[in-house]
Amino acid sequence: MMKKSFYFFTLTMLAFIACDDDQTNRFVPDPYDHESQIAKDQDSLWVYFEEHYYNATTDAIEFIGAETTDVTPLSDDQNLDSIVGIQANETTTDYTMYFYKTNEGTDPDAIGYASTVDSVYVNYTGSLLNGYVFDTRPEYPIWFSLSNVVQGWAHGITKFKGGDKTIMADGDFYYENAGSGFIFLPSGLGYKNNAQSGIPGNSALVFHIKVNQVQLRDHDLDLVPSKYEIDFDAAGNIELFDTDGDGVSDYLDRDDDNDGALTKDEVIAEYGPNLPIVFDFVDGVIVAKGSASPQNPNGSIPNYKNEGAQ
Ligand SMILES: [Ca+2]
Ligand SMILES: [Ca+2]
Ligand SMILES: [Ca+2]
Repeated sequence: MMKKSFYFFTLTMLAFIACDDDQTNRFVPDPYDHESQIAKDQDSLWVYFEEHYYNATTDAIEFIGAETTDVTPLSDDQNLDSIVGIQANETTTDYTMYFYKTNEGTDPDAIGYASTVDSVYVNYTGSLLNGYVFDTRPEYPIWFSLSNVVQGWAHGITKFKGGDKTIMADGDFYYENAGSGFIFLPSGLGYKNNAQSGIPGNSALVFHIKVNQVQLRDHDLDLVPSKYEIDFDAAGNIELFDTDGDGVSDYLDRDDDNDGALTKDEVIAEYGPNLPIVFDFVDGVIVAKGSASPQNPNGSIPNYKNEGAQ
């Protein structure tokens, strides 16, 4: 139990320092040479991919021993995918991490993928490249805000969708068909050069994860999920919008277009009172799902982002 609570602390606290861009400048310059560590981690990850394969029978990644035949190393496995272009640690070289999806997740509520600021209800097992398991939570899931975990977690988890939740007569519940697989983090997207309990500094990490449920966060409670008020590039890097240019980013601004009407009220007036309103991107513009926004004089721009309409 001690180990778990300590792990939780380190996972959340160190990640908080690592991944919150707004906080970075408050800390003294980090003297560690993160730049040169990137290539070292890529090398060790790639050796790991060459020496291991995914065993579908055991749902585990296993070492390719001398007697192991007819298996495809991860390095040749079409299912091994990467996320390139992740920005971290103020390096000039962007980071690459990897993921291996074994189940997409049924996403029954059509929430889609989490963004790097959302919350997920996960099971996980974390290990080093040598197979040492430093923490595991296989049975009882836990909620994590992806804003508060090591950065590679946040980016990797966004490739998986939630599963089907069944609530039993006694109120207990379980999940099936959850998005699951593995994420592989270079140390710079994990705990970097900071050693943790069971984790030497500069360790690349492997997590077996199961995303049972995705919860979209709405930081400013304006009914528009933060996922749709922040611009994410393909790598999951965050770029903030400020529609009205008042210095408050859209995801924290309760009146995005500064027209005096709260975003929440404009959203309800435009899209109706049936909550939650489910948003989507169509041709790069946010719209409410199933709504043609007929009363909107500016076509597909929602009223809450259009100071000429309420
Ligand atoms: Ca919002
Ligand atoms: Ca604003
Ligand atoms: Ca407004």
